[in-house]
Amino acid sequence: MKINILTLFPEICRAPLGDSMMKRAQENKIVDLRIHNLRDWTTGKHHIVDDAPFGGGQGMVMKPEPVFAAVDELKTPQSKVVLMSPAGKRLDQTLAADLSKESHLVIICGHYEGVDHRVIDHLVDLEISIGDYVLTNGAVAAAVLVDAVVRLLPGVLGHDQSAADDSFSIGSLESPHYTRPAEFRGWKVPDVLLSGNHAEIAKWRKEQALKRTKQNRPDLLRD
Ligand code: JCQ
Repeated sequence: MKINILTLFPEICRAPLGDSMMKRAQENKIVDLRIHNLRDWTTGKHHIVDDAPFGGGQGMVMKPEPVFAAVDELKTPQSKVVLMSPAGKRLDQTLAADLSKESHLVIICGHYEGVDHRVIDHLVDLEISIGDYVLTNGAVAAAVLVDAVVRLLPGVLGHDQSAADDSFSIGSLESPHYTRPAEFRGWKVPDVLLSGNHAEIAKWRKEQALKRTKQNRPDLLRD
């Protein structure tokens, strides 16, 4: 999969995406990730990327010209053009899995009050939000999206940490995990996990997963 990220703050998405998973995916040619500075597509000596909103109001709006110039240069007929925006469709595991089947993503990071709406109407295929809160910087949201998508590409995760039984891919949260020591500050690991009885362990995990889901995410159970 090829991924181009367009942002005014390339260093902000470079750090979280420079970790071992992304490095391995890039070294193994599973993903070709390129992070670009939108300012490289500005013209004129002041490299202006934003301007005041028509009709008045607070804040600045990203100008359309650099965004169109960059995407027009990077996209092919196979590309999916995504805009990170709090007004977008909410990212979940299903959307991440759908996007992991694409061959090319061009991800535009919104900043300031937003982008000129002609970008959304005539350039963007899909607006994506990573949650119901506002960030100062779409680059943070893009890093989250890329991480969620890339780890689903075949060959990125090892067999021992496959994405198949993640929380959210199974409709409820995961059961609690424990590791050594078997007793820590007087708190013991549940006996059943040390029992070696795999049927009992599976049953316990299912019960605990349901209990945690009821407590933390009842919305996942209502349907
Ligand atoms: C993404 N959840 C929050 C901020 C406007 C495109 O317009 C805007 C983009 C941003 C940055 O992204 C987010 C976000 N998902 O804040 C304001």
